This record gives sequence, structure tokens and C-alpha cells, in this order.
Amino acid sequence: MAQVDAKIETMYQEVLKRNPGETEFHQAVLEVLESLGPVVAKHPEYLERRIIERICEPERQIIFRVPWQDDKGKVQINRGFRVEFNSSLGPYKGGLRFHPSVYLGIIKFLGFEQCFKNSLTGLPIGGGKGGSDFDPKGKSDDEVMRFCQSFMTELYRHIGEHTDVPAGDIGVGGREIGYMFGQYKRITNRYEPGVLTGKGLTWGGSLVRTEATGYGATFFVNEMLKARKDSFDGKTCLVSGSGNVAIYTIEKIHQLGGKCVACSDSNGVIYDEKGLDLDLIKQLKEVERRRIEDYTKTHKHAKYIAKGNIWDIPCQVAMPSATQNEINGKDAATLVKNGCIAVGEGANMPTTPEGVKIFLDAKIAYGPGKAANAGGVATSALEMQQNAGRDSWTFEFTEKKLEDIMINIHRNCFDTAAEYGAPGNYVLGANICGFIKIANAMVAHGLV
Ligand code: NDP
Ligand code: 2IT
Repeated sequence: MAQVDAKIETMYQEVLKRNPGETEFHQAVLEVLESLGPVVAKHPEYLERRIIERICEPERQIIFRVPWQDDKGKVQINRGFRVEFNSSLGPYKGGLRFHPSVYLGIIKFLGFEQCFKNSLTGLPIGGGKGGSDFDPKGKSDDEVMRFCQSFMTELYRHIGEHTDVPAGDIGVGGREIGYMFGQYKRITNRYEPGVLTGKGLTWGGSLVRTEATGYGATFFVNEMLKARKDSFDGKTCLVSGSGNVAIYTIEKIHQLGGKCVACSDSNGVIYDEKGLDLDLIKQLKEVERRRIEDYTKTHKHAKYIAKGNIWDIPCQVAMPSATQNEINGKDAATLVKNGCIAVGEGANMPTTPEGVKIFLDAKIAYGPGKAANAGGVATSALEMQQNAGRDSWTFEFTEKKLEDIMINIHRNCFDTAAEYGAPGNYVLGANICGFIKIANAMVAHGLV
């Protein structure tokens, strides 16, 4: 075992050397590699064929200029990315993130995680991710449209139903997918719904895709609770963020009998001890695109804590749904001390390695993002299925499929963790289970 671990350590050192400065990518790689010692000990063929080294190297990385004009006629220049990470299980699949913090290291961490997440769904999708350092905040609809059109004017060459199928992520929702779809159609003269997911319901989108990540993450936590003979009933919950994932996480928590008392954005935290008013949040965020602070204009009893830390609020269930590394070691310790028994990650890699260790040592139910938030991409794959069959399914039918997928992911992670001698460790279960399927496909495909 020591020899195997030494080999994996060498691989990690090589990743550090080949990808300097990409700290989020390093973090995501280390977290997976740390789980793989017992797998390669059982499967020497993975070492011989250098599967791990190949998985850590994206198949293709595209970086491009995105010029556009703002409302004043001034020329603006952003950088666009698409990292096509691994296509052994299907066409590259993963979202696009528009946020000023985006650089290659963030897109690569997201693309890497996406490969294992997509493998866990059991559906035929490979892994990829893209985006731009464009900041949609404060931009007019027209500016967002011009940016999306320019972005797609390069991206269209690289994507396609059987090649690479982007979707949304931070800063990219139905509006942006619409503008990009329109431009793709115009350039190619093809009505090809299968090229993007998260589309509008009248032009190829799937019911439940909007809700899918939040609903799926909540189904996953529900399974973790059930495995401990517990449920959401009466639990006080925290959900960070107030975007797409946060909103539908809150909705499903309430449907399952939990009470969500706080959410946030990058400026502050809303605390409503009566339970969050989700209709108001939807109106503020989805319709009016305002800041969460405005919640207190309607509900005077609620508190807005500017620059506050949501994880200081006592809860039993925490569902981080904003961004990477939003829970550090200190936050994790506070959560555990305050009686938190379950954490389900709607966001990608929201917990730092120190935080993860605290959750695992405390033996609380901890569902890592690549398992817990897989419902979004899984429902994207269901959208692809409907597009391929020129079909559209009902809400109930699609939601049931999503729930079954999440139950399956939970079961597979749970069983794999037990099989590898770490019962209840969903990090190990998710990493190993996601990895093995990709590794076997890569072995089967030969050296490509
Ligand atoms: P949205 O853009 O809809 O919402 C993002 C939310 O997170 C906003 O409230 C935003 O606040 C907050 N946020 C974003 N960046 C930061 C930051 N650097 N610091 C503090 N707060 C921040 O994105 P989504 O809801 O789609 O995505 C949320 C998370 O879920 C991301 O980690 C994403 O990768 C992950 N995810 C999304 C999926 C999807 O289907 N959309 C699928 C699986 C995972 P503010 O408005 O102030 O920026
Ligand atoms: O992180 C993710 O899984 C997503 N942003 C969704 C990707 C998708 O293709 O639906």
C-alpha cells in the first residue's frame, strides 16, 4: 500500500508541476487521488496504463478572446474557456460559468470534478466545463446578449450534440442559454436542441431542469438522513447563496418538512427565524434580479447581516449552494459544535480540505458535491434524451427519474465506501465509484 501511495504522490507532484498556480485544480485533484490508493492496489492495470495521469490531463483546452460592445459603445474584452476533460463515457458535458473570478484553474477544477460526477449519474456523459471572466452583475439585457453572441461565435466550432454539450452554472441561466442558442442556430443554420441544455420549455428545454440541482441535492441529503433512520422533518436548515441551486434547495427542504432559516449572497446573510419566504426570494432573484438584502424591505422581522457568516447560525442541516471554498475549517468546526448532523453540497467543492476532515472525523453525514449536486447534470442528460427522441416528459415523470437517480447515486457511494472499509464516508465512495467507471472505459478504448 505504501508503494502505491508513493506512486500516487508522484502523480500529484507532476500535476502541481504541469499546472502551476491553478490552486483550485490542485485541490480537486488531490481530493480524488487521496481516495484511489486501495483502487489501484486492486487494479494494477490502471497503473500500467497510466489511467490516473491521463485522467488528470484534459483531452482539450480552448481559450479565446471575447470582444463585445457595452451600451455606451465602448469595446470590452473578456476571456472565454472550454475545457474538454474526458469523453470516455459520452460527449463532454458540463456548465458554463460567467464570473469575474474565472480563470483556467477554476474551469479545470470544475471540469475535473464534472467527470466523476457525470460518471456517478450512470448516464452516458463525459466531463467538461467552460465559462468566462465576464461579470453579468449590473449589465443590461442587451449587454448580456451581445456578450453571449460573441462568446458563442467562437464556442460554436467546438460543441455539438455528439461532441460537447454546455449548460448553465454561476451567472449562466435560462436567459444566457437562450442568447447562446439563438446565436448557434444563426451561425450554423441548424435547429439543434441537443447542443445546449437548460433551454426554455417551449424550445427544447426539459421540465425540472431549473429545479434539478437543488431538488437533487435535497433528495441526496434525505437519503443520507434515511440511512441514519432520520428525516428532514422539523430540522432547522441553512442554505448559502440565493441563486438557482439555493432557491430550489430551499423549496425541496420545505416540501420535505424542514425549515430553512437563512440564505445569502456575496454581500450578506438573510436570517428569518420564521422560515424563509421562498415566493419573495424567487420574485427578488428570478424576476427582478435584485440583491437578497431587499428581503427585509418586505419582512421587517427578518435580519440582514451585512458581510455576515451564514455558518455561525445554529442548524441541523447545512447545504452550501454558492461557490467553492465557502466553508473553511473554522466554519466546519462551528457547524459541528452547533449540532449540525448533515451537510449536502449543492455547490462544487464548497468545503476546504480542512473543513472536509472535520466533517469526516465528526462522522456527520457529509455528501460531497460531485455526488450531492449531480441531479443538475443528470437532468441535463434527461433533456438530451428528450431532444434525441423529439419528446417532452411531464414534471412528475421527470422528477421521479431525478429522485431515482439520486437514490442510486447515494446507494452506490454508500456501498462502495463500505466495500473499501470506510462505511459512511461518501467522499471515498463517490471518488472510487466515479473513477472506476471512467477507468474501465479508458482501458477498453485503448491508448487514445
Ligand atoms: P447562480 O449564479 O444562480 O447563483 C450563485 C449564488 O452564489 C449567488 O447567490 C451568488 O451571490 C453566490 N456566489 C457566487 N459566487 C460567489 C462568491 N465568489 N462569493 C460569495 N457568493 C458567491 O449560480 P448557481 O446557483 O447555478 O450555482 C451555485 C453553485 O452550484 C456553484 O458552485 C455551481 O458550480 C454549483 N452547481 C450548479 C449547478 C446548476 O445546475 N446550476 C449544478 C451543479 C452545481 P452574488 O449574486 O452576490 O454573486
Ligand atoms: O456543475 C454542474 O454540474 C453544472 N453546472 C450543470 C452542468 C450541466 O451540464 O447541466
